[in-house]
Amino acid sequence: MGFVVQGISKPPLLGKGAVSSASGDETDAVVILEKIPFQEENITELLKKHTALHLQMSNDIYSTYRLLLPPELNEIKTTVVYPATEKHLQKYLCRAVYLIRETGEDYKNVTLPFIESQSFSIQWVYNILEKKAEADRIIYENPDPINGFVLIPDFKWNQKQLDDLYLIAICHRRGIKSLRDLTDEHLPLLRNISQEGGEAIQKRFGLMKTQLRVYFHYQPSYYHLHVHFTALSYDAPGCSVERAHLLSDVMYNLELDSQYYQKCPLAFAVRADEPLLKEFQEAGKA
Ligand code: G7M
Repeated sequence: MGFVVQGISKPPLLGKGAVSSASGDETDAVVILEKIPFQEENITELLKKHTALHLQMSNDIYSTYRLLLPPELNEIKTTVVYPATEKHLQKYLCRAVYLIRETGEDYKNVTLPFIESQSFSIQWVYNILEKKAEADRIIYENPDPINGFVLIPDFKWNQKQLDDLYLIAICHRRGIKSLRDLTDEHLPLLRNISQEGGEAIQKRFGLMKTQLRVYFHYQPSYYHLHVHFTALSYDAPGCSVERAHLLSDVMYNLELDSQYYQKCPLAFAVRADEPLLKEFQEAGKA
């Protein structure tokens, strides 16, 4: 039985425990606690309204304090996955990480059979596409079943400030698992996401295309093609070089060579406890 608490402060805060349901059974849950960015208009209020200010150290013109805030200025965004599967618990627990360099052959021989053997549900994706969940949050939709997509705020973003703007574009077409499946056949879809997604964000949130980081994750957590849109100024989790692939680069590579992503090596990080690492080790590739 597990209960994971993760803060996005570095290093992450972790705790383990169990949650009791109304029936008294203990059920696994993941609770993610995130301190949200400051809102500029609150800064004056925040400095005036603090409940206590404790000096920690002072040296010449430098000093540091512990500033304690009233609850309304001290909000913590809380995401709950309940009931959580063992895979959810593992995903959020902190472990040593290793870099894998996956060739096209490795993908076919190791990664793909592994993905196909897994049953990690993408029901939440289908719920969004079918308007069974989050329908009121949709920012933009191109309803074309082949080249269309839904643009929606990522659930990591509370939409209160643009500093950590985070949306995802989820394609309508099913069966495109990840970057690895893309060929030039998908360029019209990718162009739509790039063009229409960017325009919709500019219209709704006022951020220009040049202020956005638009990318895929490889490996993704969910194997249904989606694109991340984050504010360029935001150091979003998962935007590091071993995971993020800019949509513009991907389109360019596919224009050069339709089979680019079936052939090229792709690096990604895996945690020590992830079964994919074991698969690569057993294949003598890690
Ligand atoms: O590329 P990757 O699979 O790693 O990213 C999936 C993205 O989907 C992450 O940024 C998640 O925060 C986001 N996400 C995951 N779930 C389960 C949901 C959800 O239920 N709703 C929304 N809006 N975003 C989600």
